[in-house]
Amino acid sequence: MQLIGRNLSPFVRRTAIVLNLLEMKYEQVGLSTADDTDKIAKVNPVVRVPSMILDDGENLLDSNAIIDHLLEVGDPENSLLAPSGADRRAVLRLAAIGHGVMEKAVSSTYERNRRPKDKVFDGWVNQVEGQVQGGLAALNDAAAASEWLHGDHLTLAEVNAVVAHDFVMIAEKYLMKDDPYPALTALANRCNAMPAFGDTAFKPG
Ligand SMILES: N[C@@H](CCC(=O)N[C@@H](CS)C(=O)NCC(=O)O)C(=O)O
Repeated sequence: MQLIGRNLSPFVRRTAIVLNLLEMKYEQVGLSTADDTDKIAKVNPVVRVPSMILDDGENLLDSNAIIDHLLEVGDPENSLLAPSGADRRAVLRLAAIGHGVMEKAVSSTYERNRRPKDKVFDGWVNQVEGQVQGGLAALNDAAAASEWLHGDHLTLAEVNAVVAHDFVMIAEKYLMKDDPYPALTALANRCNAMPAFGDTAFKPG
């Protein structure tokens, strides 16, 4: 299996962590949407990452679809996501908050870095960053309430929460001044000490 994209992308990184947690073998092809547009377009006509090429050549697009497949084939015990009911809904709700933080943090990055400086709209940046902060605060509250975000073990909720936290640390570090989300930071530190998470940390260069 090939995972297309670099771990700077939170969507790629969360996919890589799920692969690691499920101990599934894969090769990562570190293409960037900024520099490798033509190569990515051959795999995904919308030119986004991640995508995943399965061993038989089938091509999956979007971290949600990829992770859905990985859980189906690689998580028979439904450890990362309960099969049904209130537990499944609760994990999906927390995972959606983490995913939403990723989307908003990426959106803020594009607004600030992909426009000429005089065309950046501060009002929009502030709104989007308020959404990032709202999501991080909710995850921090959940992290402060118990050992795991939901239930008695690590789930997709932690994967997304930790990746969202770490991406904001890279992309909007000024939002993390004075550690405003200490319980989430502690959770991130705990998870990043596990090779499944730590081995995927983005290394520039
Ligand atoms: N919903 C998608 C979002 C993927 C996404 O936005 N990836 C970014 C990289 S962080 C990307 O490809 N950006 C290029 C673009 O949208 O033009 C997922 O979960 O995979």
